[in-house]
Amino acid sequence: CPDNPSSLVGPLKVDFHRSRTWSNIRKEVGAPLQDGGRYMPRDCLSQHKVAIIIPYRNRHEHLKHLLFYLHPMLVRQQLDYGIYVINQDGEGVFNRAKLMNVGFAEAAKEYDYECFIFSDVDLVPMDDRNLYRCFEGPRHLSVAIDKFNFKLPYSSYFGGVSALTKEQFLTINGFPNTYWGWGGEDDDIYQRIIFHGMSIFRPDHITGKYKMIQHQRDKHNEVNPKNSEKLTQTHLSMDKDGIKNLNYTVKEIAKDRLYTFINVDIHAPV
Ligand code: BGN
Repeated sequence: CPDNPSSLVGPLKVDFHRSRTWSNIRKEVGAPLQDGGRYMPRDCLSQHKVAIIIPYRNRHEHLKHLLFYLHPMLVRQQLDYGIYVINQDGEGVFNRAKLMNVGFAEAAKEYDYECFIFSDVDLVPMDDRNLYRCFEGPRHLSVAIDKFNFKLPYSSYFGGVSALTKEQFLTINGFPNTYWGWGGEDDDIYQRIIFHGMSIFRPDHITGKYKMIQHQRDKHNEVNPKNSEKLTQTHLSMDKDGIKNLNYTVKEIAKDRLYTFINVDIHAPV
């Protein structure tokens, strides 16, 4: 397929007020997909094998909105892609970064993905020129979120949606497994990247617009004050704590038309 997909439309109308049903979404955007939320263009060979990894628990409404907008955009971008929803089993403390590590490991077992997009479930891109593919360095995609007035909240912000090649991800030993609860894991990832001598790529602030689905703070994902302490130790911990020592138990893998659902016990403290 060409470097620049020709069917992109630019700014997207994103509206969360409409309530959506799974069967409607499957009808509206499911046609070109194969089970597990898989797609590849028919008329040309895609240059990008991309796994979309979404850490998840109890956010059905958000997932519906995200997939409704994301699938058509990824199809227009002519990607060879699959969407993986990584559900944290049980009610233990949430761990976003560890779930992303699990997503990387499980998706890599299924297919020869070269590029991994790590996405929060509540962030919907507002412009399809924001390419869900990988670049020469790790890429931060969600640079202009409405909640932060379409600006970076701070210059080293790496939260929301990001893209790393398999090689970039392995170079930083993946993401930390030890950030339980809210906050800091994205800052740890940023530091891993910098400490390994890479720099961060970003789209401009028009292309990189996102709409966040508003919500209350989740249960079992309170701000963890220990996380800011951990952040001072990234340079010491990063080569020990990551994809190399990842452990977890897959409890179920289910293929929906719109996504692959992986339910996983990540041995959370209770
Ligand atoms: C930061 C959080 C990030 C979060 C952004 C935006 C921490 C580390 C302790 C200083 N960092 O403050 O994780 O993505 O806010 O909400 O909490």
